[in-house]
Amino acid sequence: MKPAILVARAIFPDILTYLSAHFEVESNQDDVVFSPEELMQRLKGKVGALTTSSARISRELLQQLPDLKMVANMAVGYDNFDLAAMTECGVLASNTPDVLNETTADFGWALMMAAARRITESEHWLRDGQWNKWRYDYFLGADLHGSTLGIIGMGRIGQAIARRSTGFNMRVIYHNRSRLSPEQEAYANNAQYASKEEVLRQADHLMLILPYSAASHHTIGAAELAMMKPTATLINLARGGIVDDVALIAALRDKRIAAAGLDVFENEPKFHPDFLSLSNVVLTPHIASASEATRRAMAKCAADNLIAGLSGQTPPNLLKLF
Ligand code: 8YV
Repeated sequence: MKPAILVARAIFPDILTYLSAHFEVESNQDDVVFSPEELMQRLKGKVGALTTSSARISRELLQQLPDLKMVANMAVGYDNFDLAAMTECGVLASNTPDVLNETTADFGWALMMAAARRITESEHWLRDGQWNKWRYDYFLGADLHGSTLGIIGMGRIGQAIARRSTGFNMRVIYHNRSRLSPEQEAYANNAQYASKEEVLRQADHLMLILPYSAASHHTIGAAELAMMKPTATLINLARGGIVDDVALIAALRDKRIAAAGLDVFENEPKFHPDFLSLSNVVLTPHIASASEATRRAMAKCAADNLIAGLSGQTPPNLLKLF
């Protein structure tokens, strides 16, 4: 008998076949996310699981699952894991770092450019049949070239975003838990380390790509938004919860900042309905890593971690408590 695992979200069929060589696989090939209760029921008797960031692996869940040995997240972020509880319960955890850096950085730029140059807003206008008039000041946006890019969270994705700014002749300032090495700063378009407040004050375009935790909850709230330039754009590629969405809605509505591009939301897949009434925000449904090649690489990476961890080896991307 092969060990039983659950693949909790739909995944590429060939990755399921790959996993089936090692495990008895139960999978969710629907586009519906399991409720916490259903996740718990389905995990009963399973030794492993492949999940995404929507599956909360909590202490309460683990206490009811004595057979569980490992959960592999198909995501670099793992704020859905209670890592302390997993460690105490002897449940291995892994994520999928690096394979999504470049694709996520590409998407950060797409959102930044769309927000700064009002691409979705102007497309809606065109689709609405309103292009029978013209004024010199229709859809004036903010330049990217020659501007200052502020990045909060200068990990591997942040550095890949900064790297891309060389072609736009941008200055990069960043804030991070720790300062990068001189080599990393050079790689990231000679990014300059600054306090969070300085980044907020100086950025023409602000990119948020830091991990979510209790400590980073509402890194951007009303006070931080008030420090930003009224012409600035804000891009959140990281997690909902990094930004106080209610404060952001107020700032966008009052034009205290110019625009935002959001791929993540507090309480997603639900999101604050007031975003829909704002024209100066570009909204996407958490798709920054969604290129064919990258989602495949993430799925394969998660599968390989699970195979290693459940066969007594150290998973290549084992997560540890610091
Ligand atoms: C995933 C992500 O698409 O890697 C992450 O942390 O948020 C995204 O790349 C999402 O979590 C689904 O796995």
